[in-house]
Amino acid sequence: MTTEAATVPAAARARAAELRGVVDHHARQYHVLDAPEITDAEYDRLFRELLELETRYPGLQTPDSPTQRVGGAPLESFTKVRHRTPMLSLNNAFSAEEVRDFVRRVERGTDGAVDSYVCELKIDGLAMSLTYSDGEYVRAATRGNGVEGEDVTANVRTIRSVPMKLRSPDGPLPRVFEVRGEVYLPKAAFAALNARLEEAGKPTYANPRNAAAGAVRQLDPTVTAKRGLQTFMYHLDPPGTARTQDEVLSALDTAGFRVNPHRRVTHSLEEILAFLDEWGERRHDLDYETDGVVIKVAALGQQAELGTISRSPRWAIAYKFPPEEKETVVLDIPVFVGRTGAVTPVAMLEPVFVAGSTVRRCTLHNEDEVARKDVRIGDTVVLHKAGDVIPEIVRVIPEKRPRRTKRWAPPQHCPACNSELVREPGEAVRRCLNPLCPAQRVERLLHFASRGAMNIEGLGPAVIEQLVEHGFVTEAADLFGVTKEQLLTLEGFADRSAEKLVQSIEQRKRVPLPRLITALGMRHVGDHTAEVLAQHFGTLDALAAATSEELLAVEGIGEVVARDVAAWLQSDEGREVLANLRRAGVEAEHTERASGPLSGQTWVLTGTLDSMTRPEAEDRIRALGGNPGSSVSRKTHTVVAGASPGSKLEKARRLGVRVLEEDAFLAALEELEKQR
Ligand code: 1X8
Repeated sequence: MTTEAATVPAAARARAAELRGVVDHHARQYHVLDAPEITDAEYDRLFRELLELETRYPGLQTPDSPTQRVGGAPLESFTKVRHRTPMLSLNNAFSAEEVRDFVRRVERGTDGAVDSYVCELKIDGLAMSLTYSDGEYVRAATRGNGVEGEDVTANVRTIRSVPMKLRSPDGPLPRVFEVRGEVYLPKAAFAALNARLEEAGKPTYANPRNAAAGAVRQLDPTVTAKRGLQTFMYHLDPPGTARTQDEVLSALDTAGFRVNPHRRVTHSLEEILAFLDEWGERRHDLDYETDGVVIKVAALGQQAELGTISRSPRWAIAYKFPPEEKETVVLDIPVFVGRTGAVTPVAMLEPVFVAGSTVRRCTLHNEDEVARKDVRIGDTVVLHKAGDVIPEIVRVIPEKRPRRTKRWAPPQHCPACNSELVREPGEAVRRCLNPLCPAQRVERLLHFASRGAMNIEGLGPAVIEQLVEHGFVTEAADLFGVTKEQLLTLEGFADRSAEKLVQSIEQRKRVPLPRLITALGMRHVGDHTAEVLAQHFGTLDALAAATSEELLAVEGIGEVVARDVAAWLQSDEGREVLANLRRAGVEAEHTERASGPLSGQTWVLTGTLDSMTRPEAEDRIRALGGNPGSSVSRKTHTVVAGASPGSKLEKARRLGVRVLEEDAFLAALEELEKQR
């Protein structure tokens, strides 16, 4: 045993431990949360790497390794609920032929001729069932297995387009009903979410559907609320006085639900096919994903007559748009140096129009990915957009490969500063470690000036590149010394524009502290972490003096972040950046921290409260000087448990954290508020 353990190299041991964590995380994302963050192939690669390490060094095998387990644990946190009637799944059609067969089957299965079909866009979201009683929202459930779903009432309550009270409560809708539809993430919200995740160094979502699933199944509704989910409703059960599907949609619309406007009542196969053709083109103009068209027999009486067969209605079909794939040629594979020095291979492409926009380049993520797909310069490749948004090379077409190509190999030296690129064991990326590298410098400055950080208007890539090239700017603080005369020597500046930029830089000398912290560009510190640090330390000087232990003691800061932030703050470069900013006159605006009886305490809410909304509860905690937290740890002072609390309550009990139920919480708030 000991000899075995002793022969395991430290790097292998560290990598195995890391892989166990990573594989566990992704297994849970996939099996439990329906929200995979990486492709199946990437997951398999990680899993196999772990398996190989454990096979090579049996001393590394642990009983809790994901290689020793099959499947994932069920999500324990949401209560199960039964749907009034099962939520059906639709049969698919992939061609006009199959749609024609559907129409034929329908006409054979009904007595009279079917005179109308309703065509609706198929939304690539998450099916959801909402229950209303006497005009009020009472419950939301995911589709689950169709018979039983999960109670996500609190999370769905945060979606603005879900009405809490109906506009016409005594309209034609039944007293108690379920309305069904899709919850989805608009493309813009998806892009913004991924940008935030990327900035924070976290894995991004592959497509809006996964991102929507992730948002709906957050244990913390406040997180759901921030994601910007939307809805389209299309089904009513029981249907009340509606006699056709188009009447159902109108009734839902009138009652205040969000109903997709792009629908059409059609009367023949030709009209149906025309709708499919039209939306096959137009779908890319929408701000959400649609992956097809649902065609339904309009008359509810005829729907009942046709019935269902093995959980799919005979009266509807989902036509799926062919996925848009285009061929193009890889012109070059340069690498891009990011602000942390990480080097990313990028495919420069023969421009090609796919899924709504022209694509000229696409990331290849890292060198392993290039090797796996064996993408070479000169190759013809199949391109699509993952989730219709992010361009991705699907595969190479080997028959079209020119002769005498070589496998792509990562450069050994930084394209910007020529220093050696280093790939640390266990890292997927190669990095330029030269802190003076001009490419990193430009990227750091771009980040500093960006919208999410200092937000300096007019300071984009073209200007920053020139400022660095001319030697006017090497680091952030230098931006505040840039003069109008210097700007006038650059391309694209005239008197007025130069003056304006100098002014807009000057105006950003005072910014809120979280922005300034974000702007520093420390690894792992995105806007959320910056907010947490600003809240806790109050000033930049206090943060700059923090040790790694002090950082670790902050609610919401883990080991990795604490270590990296401390390392940055204590490094010579970090200290110099801060000193120079101070000298340049950059200051954080004072962030008010309420002080009060709860100062220094973190209170975490779980479940729903009857007497107030979660934001109201958080405001009251804040007003007393407390910090409303989002996750439970030993540092949590109190957990407030409302109705149907989640796993946070269990965790609090396990860690011995004080738990207050709603009554006791209210009493405590009132008592403390009186004392003020
Ligand atoms: C799924 C969907 C339906 C509709 C739109 N989007 C979907 N993803 C619709 O009917 N407008 S119906 C449906 C189903 O029954 N499984």
